[in-house]
Amino acid sequence: MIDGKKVLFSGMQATGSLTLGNYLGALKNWVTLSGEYECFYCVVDMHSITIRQDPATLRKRARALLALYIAAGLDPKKNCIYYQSHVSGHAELAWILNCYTYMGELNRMTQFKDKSAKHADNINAGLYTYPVLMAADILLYQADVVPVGVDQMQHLELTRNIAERFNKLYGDVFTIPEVYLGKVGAKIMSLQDPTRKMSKSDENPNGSIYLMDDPDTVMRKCKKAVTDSEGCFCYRPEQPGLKNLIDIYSVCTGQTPADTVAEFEGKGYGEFKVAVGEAVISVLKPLQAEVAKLEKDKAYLDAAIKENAEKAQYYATKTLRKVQRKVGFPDRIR
Ligand code: ATP
Ligand code: LTN
Repeated sequence: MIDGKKVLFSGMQATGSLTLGNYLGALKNWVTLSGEYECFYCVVDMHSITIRQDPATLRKRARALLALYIAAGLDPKKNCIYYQSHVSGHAELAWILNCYTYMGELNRMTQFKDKSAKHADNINAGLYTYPVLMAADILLYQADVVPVGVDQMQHLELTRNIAERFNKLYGDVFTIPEVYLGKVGAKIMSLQDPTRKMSKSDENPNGSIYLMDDPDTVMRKCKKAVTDSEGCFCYRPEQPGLKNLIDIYSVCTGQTPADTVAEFEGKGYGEFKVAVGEAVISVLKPLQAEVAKLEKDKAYLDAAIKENAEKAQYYATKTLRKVQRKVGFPDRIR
């Protein structure tokens, strides 16, 4: 609790360009929740280097991502928006938690298996202990709730297990975090292969709508989206392509999938795809305009980065000192 409010923590990697999946599955929920909680929204640049990055590009993307958080509606005066690498406590707590995490647990992580298959030439120890750094992110701020997409559930479960293990040994040190999943949009699928999630690292750019795509590109990708030949306007798993488009349209327009089915029943897929394109464009346009505005205001962004890093550092240090004491590190001499 901070000032009587429950704490929320979440983060995104600054790798690749953000997709509509990231926005509808994560960022949009963050904005909805931000009034209710004391929020920490982190750009997890330390996680990014588990995959080889070009330094200049990473720096640029990290800043663009931070600006995007703000553009999406997160006020940096009310939400702690910061870079993971600016708060040394993340790495320090991660090291300690590494010693309370079993290799057997990490071996089960599906993201590690997927990413090591994708980057077989660079299966580094950081990629392997990635979930421990994520646990440190969350536990450092004593987060009560963590909004993520479905794909991160396994990491959240591991975080809870590590926290419970630590608490059992040392008393109530960490708050046990709950996952928060949005009702619709928790898993937006690729437009080209609706059995796979829309991902910013997808090789096929037609599968993903990027948040910075211009309207023509968005419309083209929506029109090209894979559907089926059933001709029935139904919301069901047997028609994954259509189901995904219904999800996208529903979250963008703020209605339920049932409302969308009622609206388009009896109409052709072609007409619906155009409506999906328009709905997505109407969500992306204001977002893009806000990003452009922020990019021009260097001083505002810099001030927000500095202030929030200090705020995050303050709360992180509080937990870290407690943990260091519990595990037996000598007290600092003041
Ligand atoms: P990558 O493809 O590089 O692994 P990603 O697109 O999965 O990246 P992350 O940085 O891992 O993106 O995820 C950021 C947040 O967005 C997480 O909370 C994640 O659950 C959510 N998210 C990512 N993709 C989707 C999706 N297709 N649908 C819903 N939520 C998603
Ligand atoms: N692993 C997450 C990003 C992430 C995160 C976190 C999310 C790193 N630390 C803490 C929530 C809370 C991902 O790949 N989406």
